[in-house]
Amino acid sequence: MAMLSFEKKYRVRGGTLIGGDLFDFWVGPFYVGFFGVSTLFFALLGTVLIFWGAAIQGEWNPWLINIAPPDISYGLSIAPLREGGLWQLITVAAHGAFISWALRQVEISRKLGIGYHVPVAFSFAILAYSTLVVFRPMLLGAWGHGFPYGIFSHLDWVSNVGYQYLHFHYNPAHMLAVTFFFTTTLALSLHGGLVLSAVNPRRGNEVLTPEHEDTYFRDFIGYSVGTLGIHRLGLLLALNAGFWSAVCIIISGPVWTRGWPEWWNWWLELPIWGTLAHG
Ligand code: UQ1
Repeated sequence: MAMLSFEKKYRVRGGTLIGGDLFDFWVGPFYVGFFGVSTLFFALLGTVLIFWGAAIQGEWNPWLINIAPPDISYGLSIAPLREGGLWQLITVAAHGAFISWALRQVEISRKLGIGYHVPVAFSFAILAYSTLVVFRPMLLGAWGHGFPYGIFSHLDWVSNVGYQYLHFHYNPAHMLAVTFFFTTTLALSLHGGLVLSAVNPRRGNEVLTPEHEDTYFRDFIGYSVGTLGIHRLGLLLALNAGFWSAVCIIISGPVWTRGWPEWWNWWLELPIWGTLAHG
């Protein structure tokens, strides 16, 4: 079915989560929906608040604009606008926009009758962000533990929090997250390369079938994960990258307060070494 006639067939009312027919229409190629409007509202609100923060600080260098969270002394209370209150409002706006975006993905999936894999995947990215600016600050008892909104300032925050635990690369959940990120890029480069090698031949040559893709990997390493399998593997790897990122920061402070290298002392403290050493 050609794309245009397909779109005519699926562009019908219904499948919305709230509001019935309210905003249940398209503008050009874009589905609007209640959550399209709420995304736009929160995204614009957050952007205006960031520009307002820049204006009251007189800082217009995009690299240096910095909206900092409240001081730790404010705990989990609401801070005055100029002392972290803006950061709190921007955090609320960001959640409004991100969650609206995910729910718009849900509504589009429902209209099409496809699975919810895309919003589920996107929700892992939202979870990683919420962990940094909501869950971990709440567990530590102060919004001041959230990261600042600024290009250089958030880099400084990551560096400082890393050194607070001496060497963040010794965090076992961080190790898992990094490994999943790298494996995700390996899988996507293999998949992208393999698909293009078969379906994007030089001019005048025929497009080759998925059997060619399977056979390539069977000849190469004796195993092909399959054309459906590679997408399952990709989603699994990517979701784990986001998930373990959230875990590695949520346990830093709330669960483990010392340097991460020291965490590995459990290995040295196993009861087996004493008997070996002392015969
Ligand atoms: C693969 O086996 C496969 O199935 C044919 C793909 O689908 C197109 C792929 O993209 C890749 C990368 C593989 C190889 C992956 C593994 C884990 C053996």
